[in-house]
Parts: sequence; structure tokens; C-alpha cells
Amino acid sequence: MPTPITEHTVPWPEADVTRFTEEGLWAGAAIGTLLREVADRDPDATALTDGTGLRLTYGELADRADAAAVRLRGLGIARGERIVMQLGNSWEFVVLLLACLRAGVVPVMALPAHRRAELTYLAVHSEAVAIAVPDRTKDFDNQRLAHDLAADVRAATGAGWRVLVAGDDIEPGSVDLRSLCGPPTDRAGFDMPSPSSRDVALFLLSGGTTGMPKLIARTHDDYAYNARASAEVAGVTSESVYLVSLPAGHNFPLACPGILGVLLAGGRVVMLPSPEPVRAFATIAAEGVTHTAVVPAVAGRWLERAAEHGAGQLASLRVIQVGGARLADELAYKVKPVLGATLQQVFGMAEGLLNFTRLDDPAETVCTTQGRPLSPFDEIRIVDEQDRDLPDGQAGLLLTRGPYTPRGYYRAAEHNARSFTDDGWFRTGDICLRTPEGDLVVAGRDKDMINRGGEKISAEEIENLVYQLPSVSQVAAVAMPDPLLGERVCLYVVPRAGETVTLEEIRGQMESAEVARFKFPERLVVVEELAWTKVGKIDKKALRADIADRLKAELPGGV
Ligand code: OOB
Repeated sequence: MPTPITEHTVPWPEADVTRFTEEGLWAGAAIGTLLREVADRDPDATALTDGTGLRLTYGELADRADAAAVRLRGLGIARGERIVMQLGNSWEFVVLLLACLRAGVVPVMALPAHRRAELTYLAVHSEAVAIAVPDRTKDFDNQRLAHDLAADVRAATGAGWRVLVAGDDIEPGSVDLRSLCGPPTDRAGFDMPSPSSRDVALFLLSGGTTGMPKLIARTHDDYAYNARASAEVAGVTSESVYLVSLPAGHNFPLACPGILGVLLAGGRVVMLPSPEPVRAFATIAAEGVTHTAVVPAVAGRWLERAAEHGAGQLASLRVIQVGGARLADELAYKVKPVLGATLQQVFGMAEGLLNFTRLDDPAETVCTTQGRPLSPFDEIRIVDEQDRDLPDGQAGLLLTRGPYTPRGYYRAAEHNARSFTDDGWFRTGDICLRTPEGDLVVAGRDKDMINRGGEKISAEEIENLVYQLPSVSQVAAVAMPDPLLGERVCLYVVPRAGETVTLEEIRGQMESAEVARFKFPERLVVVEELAWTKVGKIDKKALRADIADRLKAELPGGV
């Protein structure tokens, strides 16, 4: 039997629980219950489409979620148990998610790019009892991997393990998600008790600076507030149509306001597998999309496409949220004139705190800041290395506390001691300054992570993998600037005496370690020694400057 999750989570102090509840931030109801209420108010409104002709009304969606919740129980998946969820942006994603939220089964939000290494870790660390995957994505057989994983887990724990598959090609031994998520087949009503609003609703993954991503347990109370408050600040109502084209398991398209915020507001969600501009633009036109969320790299591609082909297809688009990585001010200034929609910058994190520029902010604020905290109950500090508060305008480390920022990672006591202060402030690792108006500007980062177009990569994880090569004496993974993605992974390697190391070899090593492809290093610099700081740490700042200089020198006309 998996251990109960609450044992390993860090709750908010009771005084905060009372305050957040009395102030009406925390609704005191499970997200699944709140969604059922929305559905019951207007069951005929369209809730979900997927760009392939499927349309579900609120009544149909809620009924399917309830039926799927009962079917999960039928499979032996009980309240409080975990499912690793790695579905693409499909209608099954939404139905299964809502079924879990209704039944109190806890999804662990894996990313589509994750491979055996990440999925195994997530399954083991969360003590999951099942995994939900598509049958395949492009040239990758997700179903095969899921069964291999299931065999490993069964061998290690002796536990039964379920593989739930969405797609046409359902192998023997897999549970067919399309029928699990299909319409109810009998009249027997939904009879499951609601989870407590303070229970864990789902696990998000941290951007991660350590070997593997930390799990962040988000409760029904805090996550519903996250989604509802985000919907309000993004101007989402029952009239809104929201396009999901980023991986749906990421906090941004999931609840900022994302799928959950839009559904809680009674709006319509459109699922699309990717943000590729031709199809995204056609879908925006066909569905009358009013809101969407993208990362800066996607915003850049959309701007290019619209500059070449016009933005006629985007006439319905009112708000385009951009976040996940720093949006360059120059690009920001182009959004409204070229795409015709209001830009909303979103600086958020799976750990909680969300900052938004407001829809009525002056253009300068929208284009040069990353906005201000979502909630009047969010607390922000900008401090120096000794945790002393800095004045406005001075860049420092961002600390936060608030009604949707949990007080610790799941099962990570040691790490929590470093990432949270004794009085519960989360150390975001972001370097920010606050303008006199109270808006934040992200000025850098004090965490050993590479942000590749919004995908977060832990330098330590890459370094650990590279150290497995016998030819490597020392390695450092650093961010190198990239015009398209913002950053990519660059490796500095000192080979052992008499050995050579190549990028192909390193990528081969990552391939055999079966880690997600977005983590593969894209540049190798072989050096005789690494730069060190006075305190004996690898000087990554110097290495980042070095690779930036090398890239500049390689440009035509560079020096
Ligand atoms: C979002 O969440 P995560 O957990 O993948 O990554 C969080 C980190 C932040 O700590 C920061 O370093 C970076 O991503 N980041 C930004 C940013 N938004 C996120 N850096 C600069 N400018 C921004 N606008 O990335 C996330 C979660 C919810 C909503 C939006 C993004």
C-alpha cells in the first residue's frame, strides 16, 4: 500500500488556513465539486473542443468525469493514490484530470517529453499505482515504455500497476482511456465522497535545480484559488474561449488560468497538440479563441508568421499571455500591433507565486515588467545574500509566501531546509527588482538551471549524467544565449589525461540514459581547466560569459 501523501507534505500554519478561508480565498470545496457545480448551472454550454470535431457540453464533460471516477475505482485505483499522467493535449487529458479531482486520485503531471528516466523517478517517488499515456507520439512508442515501466515497478514492489492508454492502438494489458473517459453507460448515479478541500489535488513538477524535479503538492483549496484568481486577472468569463497549446500538464496552461480557471469560469477550452503557428492560427479562427498562453519562443514564431501572412485569423484573440521565460522588451512591444491582442506577461512558478501584468496597465508596464503578484495576500521580499531587505529598484533574491505557495516540496525535508526560510518564505532563486509602482522585473537567476524556451533543465542532472563517461574529468553545464529559445545547454568539459570527448558521445550517453531530449546538450567546449570562484566552486558566471563571447565572435562580422 502506498503511504498517505499528507505525511510528506508541509501544510500552511493553521492561522493562515483560517485567514485564507475567512477571507474567502479558499473555497473549502474540492475542485471536482466546484466544477460539477459550474456544469449543473449551465449544462448545455460548450466546455471542451479539440480541433478535430469533438465537442463536449458542460453536462457531458461532468458526466464523463463522474463516470470515469467510478471506473477508476473499478480498476482498484483508490482515493489518495497517484497516477503519473503523461497525456498529450487531448480531450482525454481533461476528462481524466477531472475524474481524478472528483475521486481524490492524485495525478502527477509529467511532461510529454519525459522518458524512462524521469517517468521511473516520478513513479517511484510518488509511489504511483498507474500511468496514463498516449499510444504513441510521432516516432515514439509511449505505450511500450509504459509497459516496460510497469514491469519494472511490479518486479520491484510486487504491486499491481495499471497502464492507461489514449489512442487507436490499445495493446492487451492496457486500459483503453477512450472508453474509460467515455459517456456513462448506466443510470447509476455518482456515489463517491468528495475529497477534502485540504487534500492534495495534484502534483506539479518543479523547474528543478537538483538531480530530478521536486514534486509540489497542490491542494484543492490553494489550486482552485490559483485558477479562479488567475481567470479574473486575465479577464476570463463564461464567454471566453481558451486555447491550450503548451503541454497541458504545465502549471501555466493548467491553472493560470488555463484549463481549470477557464472551466471554473464557465468558459470553453480548446485542446491543440502543439503551438505550431499554421494550425494554431487556423484553430483560433475556427473556434473564435479569445485567450491563450504561450512561451516567449512561441510568441516569437507567431509574430513572424503574422508579420508574413497577416493576423486576419487572430481577429477574435483578446489576450495573449506570455510567460515561462523572460520575454525580451523588443518582442513585447510588437505583440499588440502585430497580433492585435493585449499582451499579459506572466511570471510564475509551479511552486505557487504568480505575477501578471494587468490588462489595463500602461504599455510600458506591460512590455518592460513581468507584472505584480496575483493575490493581495501574496507576500514578496527582495533580499541580499544575507536575507536583508533591499529597497525598490535594486535587484536581489526574490522570496515569497502566500495563499497558493505551499510551504515545502513533497518528501524533501533536506531540500526544504535550503529552499524555505524558517518562517516559511520560499526562495524562488529568481533575481528581481521591484519598480516604484510595485511591478517585478526579472533580472536574472541565482539557481543552477537552464531555461530552454520555458523548459527548465537542472545543470546538476546533466552534469551527473556526463560524469558517467569515463573520459570526463570535470564538467559544468551552463546556459548559452540563443535567439530562438532564449537559452540552450552548453557543456564545458575537462577530459581525463590523454582522452578525447565529443558532443556525439555525450548525447549518446544521454540517449542511453533515456532522459528527455530537450535536456541534451547542444554545444560542447573542451577546456584544460574550468574557471573557479574564490570559495572553490565552479565559476558558472564566468563560463556563461565565455560562451556568450564565443558565440558573438562566431557571428558574421564578429570579433
Ligand atoms: C513557469 O513555471 P516553472 O515552474 O516551469 O518555472 C518557474 C521559473 C521561475 O522561477 C523563473 O525562473 C522562470 O521560470 N520564469 C520566468 C518567467 N516565468 C517563469 N522568468 C522570466 N520571465 C517570466 N515571465 O514557468 C510558469 C508557471 C506558471 C505561469 C507561468 C510560468
